Formats: sequence, C-alpha cells, structure tokens
Amino acid sequence: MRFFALLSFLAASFIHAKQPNIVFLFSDDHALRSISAYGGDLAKIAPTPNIDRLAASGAIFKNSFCGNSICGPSRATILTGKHSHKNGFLRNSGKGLDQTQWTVPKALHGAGYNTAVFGKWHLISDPVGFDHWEILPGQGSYYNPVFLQMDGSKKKFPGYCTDITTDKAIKWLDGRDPEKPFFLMCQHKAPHRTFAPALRHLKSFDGLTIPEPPSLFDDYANRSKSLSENEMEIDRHFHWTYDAKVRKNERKGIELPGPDRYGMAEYGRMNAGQKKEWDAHFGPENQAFLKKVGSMSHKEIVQWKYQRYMKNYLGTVKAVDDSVGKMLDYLDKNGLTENTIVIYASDQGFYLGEHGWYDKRWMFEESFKMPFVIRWPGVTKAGSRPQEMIQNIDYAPTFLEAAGLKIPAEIQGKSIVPTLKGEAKDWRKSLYYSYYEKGEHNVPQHFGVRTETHKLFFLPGSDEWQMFDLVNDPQEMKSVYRQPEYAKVQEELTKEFHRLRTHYEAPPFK
Ligand code: SGN
Ligand code: CA
Repeated sequence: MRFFALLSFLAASFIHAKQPNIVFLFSDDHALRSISAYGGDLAKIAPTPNIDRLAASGAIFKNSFCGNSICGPSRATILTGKHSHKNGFLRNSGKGLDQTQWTVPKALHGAGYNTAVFGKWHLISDPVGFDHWEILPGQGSYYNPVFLQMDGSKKKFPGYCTDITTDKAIKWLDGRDPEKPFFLMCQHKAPHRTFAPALRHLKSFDGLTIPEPPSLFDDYANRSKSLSENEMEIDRHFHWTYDAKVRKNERKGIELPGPDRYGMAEYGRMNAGQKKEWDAHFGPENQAFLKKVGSMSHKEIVQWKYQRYMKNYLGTVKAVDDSVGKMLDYLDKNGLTENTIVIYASDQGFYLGEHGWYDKRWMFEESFKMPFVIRWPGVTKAGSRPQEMIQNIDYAPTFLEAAGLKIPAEIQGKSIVPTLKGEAKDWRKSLYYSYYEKGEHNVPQHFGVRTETHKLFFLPGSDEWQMFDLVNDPQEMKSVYRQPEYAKVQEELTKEFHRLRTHYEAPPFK
C-alpha cells in the first residue's frame, strides 16, 4: 500500500514538475508590419530585435487573427476561448466581463498555477483568477501612470508605463512561490493611441523617411461607401495636438488643415523635466514644419503627418521591445527559459496608413491579424513559420493543453499545439469574424468569413456584402461581390459563413 502511495506521489510530482510556466507578453494595437520578423517594407526600420529574437528561437504565425478587432472583446476572447457573442463582451463599453463564467486564469489557478496580470486590462470588471494583479484603469496613460491596486485604491508611479509594467511583472516573478508553475500576463498600453514614446526613444527615427503604404491615399472606390465615412483617416481625423503633437500654443495662429478637437492630456501628466525633454525634441521640428507649411500641398501635409505618426508609433514599440528583452533576459538568468512558454501577441492589428487610416476594427487584413510569436523549448522548432490560420479563441485551449488540463466542451477554440509540432491534421479552413461596436471612428458592424484565399463580410446596417480576393488583391482595394467570375466562390463562401454561424451558435443580426 505504502509503495503505491509513494508511486502516485512520484507520478504527481513528475506531472507537476513538467507543467510549463506561461509568460504572455501582450501589447495593444501592434501591427504586424511594425515587427521586423514579419518582414515587409518596414523590416529594416521596425525596432524589434527582441521580438525577433523570440521568433528566431521559436515560431512566428503569419496567419494569426482575432475574432473581433477591438481591445476588450479580443481580451475577453483570450480569457474565455470563445467568440464575443458567447462570452458576452461584444464591445468596449458596457457592464464588463462576466467573471462568473469559465476563464483560463481561473482554470490554471485552480490547477495550482501562480497567476498574475499587470498593465492594460480593459475589461471593466476587476480581474478574477489571479493571485496578484495591478492594472491600468481603462486605457491608462504613458507618462507617470496610475495603476489600480487589488484593494481598490489607485497609485501613481513616476516614469514610463511600458517600463513600469515590466518592472512590476519581474518583481512579482522574483517573489513568487518557486514550487509552483506560473502564468504571467504582462500587458502593455503601447503602442496604442496617443502614441507617446519614452523620452529615451524620441530621437530614434530622426533623419529617416518611413516608407508609405501604397494605399495611403485610398479613394475608397469599388467598396462599401461606409469606408469613406470612417473617422480614422490620417488626413481628416488625426488631431494636430492630440495625435500629431503639434500643440496649439506652438502654432502662433498658423492655420492647419484637419481637426484639432482635443488637448494633449499626456503632456499634462509630465513633470517639468519630462516636458523639457519632450519639447527639446518636438519644439524645433514643429517650428521647422510651421515655417514651411504655408508652401506645402495638402498631400505633403498628410505625408508629414504620416511620418510624425509612424515615428511616434514605432517609438512606443521600441519600449515594448526593450521590455520583451528584459523579460527574456530574466528568464535566461534565472534558469527558467527551458520550462517556460513565452508568447508575444497584441490584441489586434492596426492601420499604419493603409487605406489612409490609423485605428483598427475592420475585418481587413491589417487589423484582423494579430501578431503571434511563441517559444516553447522542446515543442516549437527554432525559426519555424506555421502556416495554419489560428485565432484568439485558440489561446485558452492551448494553455490548458500545455498545463495538461482537460479542455471543456464549451470552449470554441482549438489548441494550437499540433501546429507547433508540425502535426496539424484537418486544421480549420475558415475563420469567423464579428464586429459589434458602433461609435468612435464610425466603423459599421460587420460579420464575415475568411478562408486562405478569400474573404466575405456582411454589413447589416446597410444590408451590403463585400468580398475580396486575397490572392489577386492582397490590399483589398476592390470588392468582387456579384462579379460573375466569382459566382462560385461567392456561393461557397456564403455557405461557409452560415455554417460557421451555426457552428459557433451566433445569434441573428440585430
Ligand atoms: C480609445 C481611442 C480610440 C480607440 C479606442 C479603442 N481614443 O477610445 O482611438 O479606437 O480607444 O481602442 S483615445 O482618445 O482614448 O486614444 S482599444 O484598443 O482600446 O479598443
Ligand atoms: Ca487594442
């Protein structure tokens, strides 16, 4: 009897010892195009040596997607393994994530994992299932940010949000129970609007010209009229003070084309020293611009805004990448690398001037895609590039499989472990998408399907369908819906769309 008890004790400790740690490094609005390892026209400029280092030692997914391209809904899907209509978090506003439902941190915690989340949360209701959490209220701030504490109080921390989030996560790792596996979510505000880089990175892109995407001056022809009604154009909706960092009091009465509705709250948060460094960078550049703006064409002004936008956006990415490096170094130095899964992802993609836009929301490729890089020693092959289409519904079941736990039947995603091992058979051939939010940036609700070659979506508000040929029109400049030569594809996609809606138990359109 004693022998069997010892045997089962040994077996249990063996399983326990094998359970890998999970470090989930996450950012907000990080476009694939701004990660070097993804290749493309920014590969030489994108400041991501550490994300690249993770990719080189693990796997990078080019075909990684969200189910609803907006912050809270993407995060709710990650935690629940379900599409928005099933987890109830359809849009950023509302009552918050229903925390009585099954979530992956609760499951891992219940199975003996130490769990923690730091940084951007954005699910309105407080985190549940974590031993420790410290989160940004709402969107949070870049400079001298406030963090919401577990006791409900708010504390302000001097410095730059991305650095602070990582330091908190590392401090937690240092003090954790070393006997237990851990699940750590380190979630940055960056590179989200209002794109405020750390002071040390302000000059990083001086003298460089960032390549423009071919659709920067998209005329929105051949697609739904609603594209031209969006309010996320660099030209017409990128605010001078708020977004472009040309403050009103610097302008000396010079009129600039385009909106300037908001102030610059981030500047208001800075202390005198921070403001001084900020101004030393932006001041002279802004003055040089204001001096020549009178003789610039409208197109040149938009191009100037694009450069300003991109340099600041990439500047905020640089601190995220520093943080990834810090975390990887910490794992190396503490002998944790071998038994730790590290993931780098972001809640959705983002427009970096494609279609003339910033922001996300649409099912078009740039915002539908999520970066997804994973290293799992012994499972991922260094430098591998799985081609399967994965989605954020898949993260929770993947974590469960990694931890050796059963995947509940209600979960809608699939563990991606087979794709990591190069053993995926009968992998999904299509993805379902839904976008429910109305309001800011005026992107209409839409629901769609994507296969490896085509995309179809429906806009209930205008009763319109859009269809794209991703092979022949990768920039999605022309809807081919109702084009006779696409009749067969259209029929198949429509069928697949309805099949997916039934499969995922999506409710009727409202
Ligand atoms: C804020 C931003 C928007 C952004 C949404 C959603 N405005 O409202 O530009 O689309 O968040 O972003 S801001 O003035 O607050 O910067 S999300 O990633 O949180 O969903
Ligand atoms: Ca986001």
